[in-house]
Amino acid sequence: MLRQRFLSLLLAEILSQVFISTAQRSGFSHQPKCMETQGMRICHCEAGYTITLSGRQRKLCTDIDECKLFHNGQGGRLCLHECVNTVGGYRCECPAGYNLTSDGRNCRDIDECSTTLNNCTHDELCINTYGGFECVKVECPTFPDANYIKTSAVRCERSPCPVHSRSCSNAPSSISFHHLSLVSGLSAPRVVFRLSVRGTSESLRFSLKAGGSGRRFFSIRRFDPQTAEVMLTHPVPGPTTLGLEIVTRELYRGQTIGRLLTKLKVFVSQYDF
Ligand SMILES: [Ca+2]
Repeated sequence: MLRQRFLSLLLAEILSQVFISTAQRSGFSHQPKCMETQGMRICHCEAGYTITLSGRQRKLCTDIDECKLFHNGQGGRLCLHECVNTVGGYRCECPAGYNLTSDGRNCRDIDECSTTLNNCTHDELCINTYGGFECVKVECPTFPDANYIKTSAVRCERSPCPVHSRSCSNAPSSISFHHLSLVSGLSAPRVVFRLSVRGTSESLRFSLKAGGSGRRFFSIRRFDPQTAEVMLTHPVPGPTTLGLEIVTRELYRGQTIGRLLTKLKVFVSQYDF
């Protein structure tokens, strides 16, 4: 009986030594610094460790897993994206397309378009997005009986219409292209785009064309006689790309005398940052 008890104690001691040496090797735990003061033994651990008891009341300094413990503290998320527990501390990591900010916790989008990190060709526009970038080729659309000429990187103008061609004169006199980058789940409502039409004295009516993939997330409202605001009405879950078309009608004595088309492409990121 005594022999059995001795053997089990020996086994416990061996196991505790194995545990300590394994933990010490990994660095996630080690023996505390202890001192005797007035007959009391006081032990302490460095910052990032907590004192724990292992087998046979042996004290150990064990690494604190900050990622688990402080994941969602009062100051918000410990790391904006991923938290990696390390020996005596932690570090935050960001997904591809982002850099860690100087506070070590947040992620900032890399602007590939202002650097050589993009591979867009000379006839493409580089659009910076949250977590990436897009190479966009703007091409003038075709309308029945109407021809368009590209007058800038983001604009097409209608060529003069044949006499009495109603379908041509009903086609937009100009088409402009805009690109917008949003983070996933951006809170709503908020103004995300403002469209100003200058150089016309006619009264203007702004509307969103039905059927665009972004139609159910956005609405439009007048800001002043020549300006419209596009409102985000519902958060958009990313990643996704949405299309939206704004039709501006020029009115004279209640009659539509001209149309302008604004094509808006919205790039929504994968993450909410
Ligand atoms: Ca980017």
